Amino acid sequence: MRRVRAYIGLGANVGEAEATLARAVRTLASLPGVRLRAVSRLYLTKPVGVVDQPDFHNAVVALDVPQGPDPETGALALLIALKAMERAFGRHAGQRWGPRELDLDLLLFGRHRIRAERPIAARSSDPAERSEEHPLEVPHPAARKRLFVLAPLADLAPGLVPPSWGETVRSAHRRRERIEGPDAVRPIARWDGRRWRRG
Ligand code: PH2
Ligand code: MG
Ligand code: MG
Repeated sequence: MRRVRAYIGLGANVGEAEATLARAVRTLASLPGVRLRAVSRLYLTKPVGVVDQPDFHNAVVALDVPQGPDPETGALALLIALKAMERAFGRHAGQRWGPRELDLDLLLFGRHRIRAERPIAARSSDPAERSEEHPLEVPHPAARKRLFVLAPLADLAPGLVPPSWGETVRSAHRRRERIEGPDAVRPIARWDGRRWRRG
């Protein structure tokens, strides 16, 4: 079976965020056909977009997943699994960019550029994603501008040049760090195979 390296961004700021993200990583690792390849450090991050909400916990994982008959089909199959997980973890309909129990964003799917209409099952409970005008776009269009994505992604793949970026993850991370400042995104723990550990 052909496999693709996918990168998933994880975020939470409602409930026991750290425990939720750890459980989400273990659940991702147990999805059919999926192999967990790497888990970033865990970050405590200032909210972006809607700033009047609790700080987030964020991380990124690398997964090897079946490519499917073609990349678009494979990416949509993965996205449907991610959105089902968000619901299973208790995510409620909410404000765009607002507080969430679990957010799973498909950041990268190998070297593929994808733009596809989302099947209903591939939409989250966000108002923006529920609308038909919100296609799946890979690479994730906001990933390059968000330090809470770039910092954990740079833990796993600093030298990677995502399609259409024209620069490495490391250089995008450094630039964004100068803009957002050192306190916006702070590493707090390392993955030990089962959970994150301090120190
Ligand atoms: N997710 C958002 C909006 N704002 N801010 C941080 N720090 N982390 C997130 O994961 C996040 C956010 C929408 O998905
Ligand atoms: Mg998100
Ligand atoms: Mg999302």
